[in-house]
Amino acid sequence: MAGEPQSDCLFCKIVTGDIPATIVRESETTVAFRDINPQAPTHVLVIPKVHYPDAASLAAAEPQIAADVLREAGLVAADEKIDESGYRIVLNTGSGAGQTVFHTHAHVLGGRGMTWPPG
Ligand code: DGP
Repeated sequence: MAGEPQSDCLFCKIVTGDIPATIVRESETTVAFRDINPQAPTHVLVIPKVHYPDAASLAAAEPQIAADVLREAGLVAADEKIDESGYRIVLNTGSGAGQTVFHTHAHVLGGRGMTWPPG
């Protein structure tokens, strides 16, 4: 069923605690944890506890939870004190855009200067 945990999903296993992660925030609907391969001094992933492969499918099915992910991303930025200098929220969607884990996740990146366009 849509949103149900998937046995072969890495991030579903982080939600259940079957795979360890450095969790920095948790809400009723989301978990935020440090990226295993950080691309900036602060690099945190915010995920919904429900399983949807990408942000668009999450937003279509569960708009409130999609909003929760963005709210938590902002709270991570405040916790990490990158909100004043500026930070980036990235939602890679599809393998051509660099998505490698098909459970919705927002990257929160900050603590260094950012360039545009992204690579
Ligand atoms: P993306 O390329 O947008 O699908 O990002 C997936 C991110 O997930 C990537 O930056 C690395 C991170 N990642 C992959 N496996 C693990 C893991 O087991 N633990 C943690 N903390 N992060 C992971």
